[in-house]
Amino acid sequence: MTRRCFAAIAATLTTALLFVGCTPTNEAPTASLEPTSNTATPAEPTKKLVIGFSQIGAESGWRTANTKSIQDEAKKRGHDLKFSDAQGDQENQIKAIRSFIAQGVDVIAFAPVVETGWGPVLKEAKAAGIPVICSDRSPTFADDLFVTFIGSDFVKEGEMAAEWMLKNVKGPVKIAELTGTPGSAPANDRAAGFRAIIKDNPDYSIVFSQTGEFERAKGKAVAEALLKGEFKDVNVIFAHNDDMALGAIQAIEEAGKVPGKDIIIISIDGVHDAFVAMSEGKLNCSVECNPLLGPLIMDACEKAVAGIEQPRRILMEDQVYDTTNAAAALPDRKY
Ligand code: GZL
Repeated sequence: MTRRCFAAIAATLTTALLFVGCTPTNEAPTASLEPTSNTATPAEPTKKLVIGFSQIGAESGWRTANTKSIQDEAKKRGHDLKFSDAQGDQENQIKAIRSFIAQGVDVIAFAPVVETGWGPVLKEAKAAGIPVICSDRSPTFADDLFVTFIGSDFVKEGEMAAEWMLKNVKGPVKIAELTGTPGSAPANDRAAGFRAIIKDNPDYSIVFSQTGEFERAKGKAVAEALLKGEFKDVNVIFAHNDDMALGAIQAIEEAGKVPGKDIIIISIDGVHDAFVAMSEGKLNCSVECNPLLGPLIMDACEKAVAGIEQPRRILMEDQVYDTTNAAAALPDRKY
């Protein structure tokens, strides 16, 4: 083979290799169901970062799994994670972010408990030159104040829940809604998505809506009041998360009714206890909302510090589970 011919083949191969695995930065990749560090990481070995993380709290099984994923991945990569649990209080989150700024951390990540009220503190982080990553939820009116959002499409989850209901529950149907934390992105968007699907169908109406703050005990208390009140004859409970649905299941059983049969229950998250309840026929449907964000959040923190451009939103893929497929999926569930 002549030298020129060999050189031409070598050049072609080199060029081809340069384009393997490069995702155009202008596309928001949909993350895999089981996120790995499968997004491109900075070429040079990542330096050990000091990361300030403000977590909402420990209100649900979802949150617990989310926290574990983030802490485990930071440890695996050798980053110094300064973790703050806000116990559901926005002021605590703002104080934590200010403390991270004062400490001069390399990057800040946080899950905003509600959508508004973040402008001042995020402007302080920007002025300090500290990039901010949004985990799980994002603020509104602050688009230029954070680098990227990693989480699920809550409007789509609400739509998926309603679409499952239209397909599996014959009308006329009276619906009771257990809502998440007032003002939070998942509560606002899941409610909007669900309503968008049923708005033109008079056979499906929401007759009751009350918050259970994403908590099991509060979900049970709201359901107890529902079953004693004017709307005790609802056909469906739509809960914004599994923990409230599981609380409602307890209340329905204690009222002498059969959950999953006397009242159809639809929720969101896909946590382990929901899969058990679906395999027992007590919960009819749960739309998955993958909390295992740790690898993607660490990727985003490393890229932000390295100045590598990122998509504005990195979305998780969510699937619908119900009594027909939950038992088979249960052994392989990761949270
Ligand atoms: C959703 C997350 C919600 C979960 C709840 O991404 O923000 O908060 O649905 C959790 O279980 O409390």
